[in-house]
Amino acid sequence: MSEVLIRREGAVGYISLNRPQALHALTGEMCEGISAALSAWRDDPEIAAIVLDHAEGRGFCAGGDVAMVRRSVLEDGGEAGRAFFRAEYRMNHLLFTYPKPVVAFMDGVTMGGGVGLALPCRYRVATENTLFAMPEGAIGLFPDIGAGWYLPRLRARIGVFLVLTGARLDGAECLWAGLATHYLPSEHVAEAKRRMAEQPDTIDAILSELSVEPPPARLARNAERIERLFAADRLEDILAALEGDPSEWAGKEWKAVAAKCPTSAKVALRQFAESLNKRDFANEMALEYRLAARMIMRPDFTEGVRAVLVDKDNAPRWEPAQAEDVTDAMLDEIFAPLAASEEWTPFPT
Ligand code: QUE
Repeated sequence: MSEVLIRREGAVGYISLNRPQALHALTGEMCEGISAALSAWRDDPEIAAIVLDHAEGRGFCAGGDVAMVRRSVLEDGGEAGRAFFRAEYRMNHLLFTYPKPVVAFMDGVTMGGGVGLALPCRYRVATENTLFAMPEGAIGLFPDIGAGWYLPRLRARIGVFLVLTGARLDGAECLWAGLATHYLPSEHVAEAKRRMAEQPDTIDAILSELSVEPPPARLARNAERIERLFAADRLEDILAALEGDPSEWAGKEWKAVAAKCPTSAKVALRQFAESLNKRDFANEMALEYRLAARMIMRPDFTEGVRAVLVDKDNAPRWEPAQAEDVTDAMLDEIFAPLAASEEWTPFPT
């Protein structure tokens, strides 16, 4: 059975993730299959819109095949891992620049690679099942898939908060933050898809009609203190701000930030500061590919995947373990350009 199901219904092209045993986490072949379908439909006059969803069981997409990337680092010097990120980021860029409307149904877990599929889409549907997170700091990676483009542009330092804490947002919070464009009860999802196949030129109206008022977003209540306590661009300053705040909330978030890989956190903060100045999504993906190529070869990545996905002891030993021991010189090496022949490029047009 194919890990991506491609089919057409009326004037709508369907791309359905189908790797239920891994919560539809993306493999390189899945990324290539998605890109091939998108490319074929781009110039097909009979396709007016695309739907991106998951096939069976729980959805939507738990991330990327980081267990494979870890094996690649241990066995082939990371070659297969880099090939995976190259393919994934090309797919992200193709979606970002895609001329036809794409509707992503984030009806379930939407983490890492799943976020990279959903955020470039014109319509991003959250439901009561949506669980959204950027958890890369837990495995010694960094927020990739274009996160440096989308997240620093969110209001009130929400993006910095998301990547440093690994916080999980529900569907109502995604709508509040602008990560989702619509909130539908999951029981309306089939109806929405059926109507889109009949009238793909009225997607706006279909989604509006089937939308409901979500429950209050918890995140809205914390926005003021997130903006204040996550304001700094230095990890040490954010940790100190959280530590200096008397609220129970700040204590809990301090623990979350302090447990993550300090190098991942510092890479994310520098990436977000630099990416705000970028005018071109391709430049962002080229930067993220450099970071990916460097970060997967650091011991924190193999250790983080071991702790979270292999042994599942959730007790990674980071090196360095303390924020102040991650130096600017170390970051300079991670951010340095690759050899010209190794740099990421989008699909040729
Ligand atoms: C950070 C990540 C991932 C993660 C957990 C993290 C990630 C990923 C998965 C995942 C989850 C369930 C599966 C699976 C993979 O978890 O990228 O195959 O069944 O894919 O803390 O980046």
